[in-house]
Amino acid sequence: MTQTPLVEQSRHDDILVLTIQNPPVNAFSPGVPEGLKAGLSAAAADEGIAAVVIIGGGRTFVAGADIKTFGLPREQAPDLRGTVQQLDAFPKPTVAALHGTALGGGLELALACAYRVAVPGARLGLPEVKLGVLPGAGGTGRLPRVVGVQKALDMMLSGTPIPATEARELGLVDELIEGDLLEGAVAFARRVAGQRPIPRVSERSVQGATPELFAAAREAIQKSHRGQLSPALIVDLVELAATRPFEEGWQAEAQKFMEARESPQSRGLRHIFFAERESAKIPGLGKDTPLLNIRAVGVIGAGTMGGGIAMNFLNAGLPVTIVETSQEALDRGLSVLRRNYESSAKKGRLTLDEVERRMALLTPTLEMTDLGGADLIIEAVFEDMAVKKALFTRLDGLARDSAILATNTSTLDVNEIAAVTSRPEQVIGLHFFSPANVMKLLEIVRAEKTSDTVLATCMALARRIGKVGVVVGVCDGFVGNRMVHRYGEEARRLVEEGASPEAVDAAMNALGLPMGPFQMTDMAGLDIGYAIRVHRAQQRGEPEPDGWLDRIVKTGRKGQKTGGGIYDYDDTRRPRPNADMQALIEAYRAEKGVTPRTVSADEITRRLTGTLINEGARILDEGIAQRAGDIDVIYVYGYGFPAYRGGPMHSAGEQGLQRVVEDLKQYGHTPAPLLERLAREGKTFADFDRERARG
Ligand code: 3H9
Repeated sequence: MTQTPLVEQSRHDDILVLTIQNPPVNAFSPGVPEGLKAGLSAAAADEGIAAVVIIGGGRTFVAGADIKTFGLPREQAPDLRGTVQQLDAFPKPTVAALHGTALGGGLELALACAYRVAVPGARLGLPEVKLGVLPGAGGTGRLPRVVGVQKALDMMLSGTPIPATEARELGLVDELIEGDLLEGAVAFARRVAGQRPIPRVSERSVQGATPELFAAAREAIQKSHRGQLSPALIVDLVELAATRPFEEGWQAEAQKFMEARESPQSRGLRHIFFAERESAKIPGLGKDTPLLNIRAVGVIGAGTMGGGIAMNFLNAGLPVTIVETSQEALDRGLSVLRRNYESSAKKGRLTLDEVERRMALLTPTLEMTDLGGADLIIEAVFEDMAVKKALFTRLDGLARDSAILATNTSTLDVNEIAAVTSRPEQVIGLHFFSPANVMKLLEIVRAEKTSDTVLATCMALARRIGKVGVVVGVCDGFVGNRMVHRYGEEARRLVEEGASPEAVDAAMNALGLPMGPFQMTDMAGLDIGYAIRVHRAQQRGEPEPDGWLDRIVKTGRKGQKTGGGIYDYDDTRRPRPNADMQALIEAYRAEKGVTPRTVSADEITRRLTGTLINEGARILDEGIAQRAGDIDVIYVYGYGFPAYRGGPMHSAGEQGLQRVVEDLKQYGHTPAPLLERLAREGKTFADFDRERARG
C-alpha cells in the first residue's frame, strides 16, 4: 500500500489503522491529508478491510491545522476540508481514537468519522477563536449537531477543551478506552464494522436552538470578546447550522474561515501564539542544563505583592514560608490571602477543602531564620536599594548554599543587589505583575553573574506555576516598566496639550486595552509613580517633579486606594471625572502658557503606541530583550495589550515602520536608530528577530 512518511498504514486483520506521525503535536501539515486520503482510498478498495481506525502517534491525536501554513495561499494549504469530506462520505465505518488533545482541525477530523473513542485523559476542543479564526473544517456545523447549540457555542467561544469523560457524557465520544488505546479502538472498530447505516454527524439535526439563545450569545461576546471579529462569525455560523441544511453552513464556513484567517487580528493572535513559545527558548542555554529542585519557597513581605506571589506557589502545591516584620502586618497579609481564596471558592473556582489545603501549605513567621530550609527565596519589600542590600546580605548568611535568592524589584539594579552576596550566580530578578496571583507574566531578570542553572530553573518554575516567563536584562524598569514609563510621560504630555485624561483613556480602551494610562495610574497608586519620578530627579540632579500629575498627588489623592486620584470612583470602581482635578489641570496649562487644543483619538493612540514601539526598539538594540516577540509577550500578558493586535512591536509592522517613524518625528521624538534602520530597509521587527536568530 502507498504510504506517506506522515501517515503510517498498518493492517490488523480486517481493520486498517492509519497512524499520523507528525511530531510534536501531529498538526495537519502538508503530507498528512495526502497520507490519510491514500489510506482511505486503499481501505475503500480492499474488500478485506471492514473498518478504519485513525490514531495519532506519539503523545497526542491531531492538535489542529498546522498554524504555520496559515500564511500560505489558499490553494497551497493542506486539504483538511477535502479529507473531512472523504471521511464523511466513506463507505465503511471509521473510528477516531483520541489521546492527548484533539483540537481544532483534529476534532473536526474526528467529528467526520463515524465513531470516536478516547482515553479518559484526552481533551477535546475547538480553540480556533484564540487564533482569531473559527473552526473551518465542518466544526461549526457538526459540533452543535452532537452536543447541542449552547454547549457548542460555549466550547467554540471560550476555546477551552473539555475532558474526554465529559465528552462521553455529551455523546461526543462513543466509548472510553481504559487500557491500550490502539487495541481498544481496533476491538471497537471490529464491533461496529458490520453496522449499517453508518452514522454521520452531518445527517443529524441540531437540538436546542432558539432565537433568544443566539441573541444572548451575541450580547455576551460584546463583553467577553470586545472588538474581535471571529466570535461574531462563529455565532452566525452556528445559527446557520441550526436553521439551514448542513451543506449551506459548510460552504459559508469555508468563506468565513478564509476571511478570518486573512484578518490582522488573526495575524496578531498567531504571532503571540508563536512568540510565547519562542520566549521560552534562551539562546545559548542547552536543553540539558541541570535544574535545581525547588521543594520549598520563602517569601519576604506579606503585602499585596508578597501575598500574591506566595499564592502562586501554594496553588502549585509548594510549601511557602512567609516573613513579615510585625505580627499585625503578618496577620493582615494572611487574612487578605485567605479572603482571596475564599472569594474564589464562592465563585465555584475552588472547593473549601482546597482552600484549607492551600492555606495549610503556608507558614507565617516573624523570624527570617525560618527561611533556612527554602530552595528559593523571593523578597517583595520596599523598593529601596539600601533596604534590599541589607536584606540580601542577611539572606546570604542564612539561606542554604544551593538556594536561589530572588528580588521582585521593578526598577533597581539586580547586579548591585547580587554584588553584596557571596553567591551572585544564585541571584536573579523575578518580577511579578500586580495582582501577582492573576497576571500571567513573569519577567525573569538575568543579572551579569546569574548562572545558567538558576536561569533555567526559574524558567521551568514559571511554567510550573502557570506563568509565562520572559528573560530580560538589567536596566531601569527592565522591559515592561521602562516602556510604560515613556508611555506615561507621553500620556501626561497629551493632557498638557489639551486632551482630557478621559479622552486619553478612552482612546486606549478603544484600541482594546482594558485600562488606559490614567486608569492604570489610579489603580497602581499615584504615589508609586511619583516616588519613582522624585527618585529619578534626585539621581539626575533635577528639580523636584512638578507636573500636573505630581500636583494631584500633592493634594493627597493617591488613586483608588484613597477613593480617588485623577478620577473619582463609586462602589463599582467605575472612574468619573472630578471637577477639582479638571480645574487643577486647566490651571496648570494656564500657568505654562498652553492654549489647549483638540487632540483626536487617532493622535492619542498613534503617539502612545509610538512611544512604546520606540522604547521597545532601544531595549531590543541594547539586548535587554532577546526578541521583539518577547516584548510583545510582555505587553500582552503584563499590561493587557490586546493579543489580537499582537503586541506593540507586531502592531508596528502592521502599520508600517515608516509611518511610526514619521509619527514620532511629527510629535517631537527622536526615533530609535534600530527603528529608523528597519523602516529604511522596509523591514519589520519580525525580520529583526530572524536576523538576530541567525546571528
Ligand atoms: C485549526 O485547526 C483550523 C481548522 O479549524 C480549519 C482549517 C481549515 N500548528 O504548545 P507547545 C507547535 S486552527 C503548528 O509548546 P504543549 C508549537 O509551536 C488550530 N505548530 O506544547 C511548539 O513548537 P516549538 C487549532 C503547532 O504540550 C510545539 O508544537 N489548534 C501547533 O504545551 C509544541 O507546542 C490549536 O489552536 C499547530 N496547530 O501544548 C492548538 N500546535 O516546539 C494549538 C502546537 O517549535 N496548540 N504547535 O516551540 C496548543 O494549544 C498546544 O500547542 C497543545 C500542546 C495543547 C497542542
